Amino acid sequence: MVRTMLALAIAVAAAPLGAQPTPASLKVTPAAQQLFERDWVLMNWALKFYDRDRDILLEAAEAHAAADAFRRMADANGDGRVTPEEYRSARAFIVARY
Ligand SMILES: [Ca+2]
Ligand SMILES: [Ca+2]
Repeated sequence: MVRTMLALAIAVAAAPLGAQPTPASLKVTPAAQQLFERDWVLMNWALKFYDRDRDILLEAAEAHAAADAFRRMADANGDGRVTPEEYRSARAFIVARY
């Protein structure tokens, strides 16, 4: 019973955030979450600015927003892709700044 209530509360809490994911974002999301799961610097940064419900977890929508922001920050030459070099600079920027 308690468990059911909790699940329900979580579902309700998540609902307002639920900007309906487009098929495209559904594809991007696992990669977005992996990006943060394999780099704690990025994860800390993402949680600080994009963990909108403050549960210390990066849900799909949050990871997607954070990955978008990181891509914009890291893509120094604006070609829409983040090279390993751009990734390293952006990571160093985050370490120094945040
Ligand atoms: Ca969260
Ligand atoms: Ca680039």
